[in-house]
Amino acid sequence: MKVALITGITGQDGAYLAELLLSKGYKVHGIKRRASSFNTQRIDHLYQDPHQVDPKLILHYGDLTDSMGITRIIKECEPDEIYNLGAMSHVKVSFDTPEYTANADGLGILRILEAVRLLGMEKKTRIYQASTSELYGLVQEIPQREETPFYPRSPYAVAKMYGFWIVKNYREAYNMFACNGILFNHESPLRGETFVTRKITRAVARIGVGMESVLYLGNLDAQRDWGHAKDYVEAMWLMLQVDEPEDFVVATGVTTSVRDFLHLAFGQIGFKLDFIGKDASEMGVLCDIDYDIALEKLGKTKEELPKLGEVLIKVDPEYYRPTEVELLIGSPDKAAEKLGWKPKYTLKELVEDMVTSDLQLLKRDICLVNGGFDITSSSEY
Ligand code: NDP
Ligand code: GDR
Repeated sequence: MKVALITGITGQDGAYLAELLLSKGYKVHGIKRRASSFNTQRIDHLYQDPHQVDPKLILHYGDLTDSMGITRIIKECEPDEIYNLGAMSHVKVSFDTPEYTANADGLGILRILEAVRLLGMEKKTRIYQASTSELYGLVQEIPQREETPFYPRSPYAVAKMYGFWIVKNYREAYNMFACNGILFNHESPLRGETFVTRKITRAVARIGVGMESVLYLGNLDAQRDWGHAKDYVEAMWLMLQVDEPEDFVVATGVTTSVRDFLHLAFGQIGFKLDFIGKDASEMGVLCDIDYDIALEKLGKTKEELPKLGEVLIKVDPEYYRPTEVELLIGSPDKAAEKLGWKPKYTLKELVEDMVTSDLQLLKRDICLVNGGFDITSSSEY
């Protein structure tokens, strides 16, 4: 039985990857951070009582900023594969916490590489590093490929740049099986609520049922190559199954603006938007409703829906980044050729999956509200 260790197992990708590896018969160890409240919601369905005989999912307390702890955990579980997914992963927040981000996102992988080397496990353990399309930053070439030069535009991207190169260096210096997945944006119903796609799909549900009236966003012109996280964790696993360690871009090859993502997401509930104004004074106005779709999806009467002409989207420059990444579009050619990887989800299917899930979660929230509980939402970042 293969043994895997996942850092960041409580995050979006960690949850899908744990599910995938368990389905392949792995024993999965995960590192979770101690928090003052529960932070394992995304993997609770995979939980196994540690008192049972030979549990297949085992969680350890740890943190990527703590070398001793990381080394101890690797020594204890002797993994065949390590997936380093743990990171302070929010680009905008990295401008507020640059030093911490450098420590966790940059030095975290160094601690793992050194631990594996010091424990003499470099022949046994294969390592995956969660690198990112944010490395490309300021556009140098379209579509972005493995050879495209990097130009990081945030403390997050600069930290990940160190991670990228230290992986490559340890591979070359010590012949370790360590590789970078340069993953473009990938989303899902498990996406953190403050990333733009999930912020939008949650707002679609809340505005649709009348719990909120306006969604505040930042740069609507940014373009991203969005895929489904379920597809992308497959690529991570494939990268560790080939004979030689290499770095791979994982992307769909299609790019879409935030504004067009809004059209797609509101379209799921039959709402059509018209955008008027420019830059910080741009607004998204409800210009039409397909009532067949809206009434079926939202379970409301016509009178309960927002009125045509109402403003549903406003721009708040607070959400702008000091330096922005305007355009990302990746070439998945190498991953297709050498890993046989191809995304299964289209963007439309991804959006449908996310809006459907957020509508279901909202129905649960509405039951709570009706039961007297206060459900507040945060649209930070
Ligand atoms: P999430 O933000 O959903 O999850 C991040 C995980 O890292 C969480 O489990 C978090 O724990 C954990 N974590 C944060 N800081 C530390 C730390 N100091 N020590 C240990 N664990 C820590 O990210 P995703 O799942 O979306 O992304 C996974 C990885 O892939 C990240 O490294 C991200 O930077 C990278 N990436 C993501 C892309 C995407 O589009 N999703 C694209 C390219 C790269 P907690 O739950 O306690 O906060
Ligand atoms: P990104 O994802 O920065 O690409 O990083 P995010 O969803 O945060 O932003 C995408 C684009 O949308 C614009 N935007 C907004 N973003 C947020 N979060 N909130 C808003 O209100 C908003 N309005 C507009 C942003 O300016 C940006 O251009 C994600 C993370 O998962 C990283 O960890 C990962 O490395 C990269 O994807 C690839």
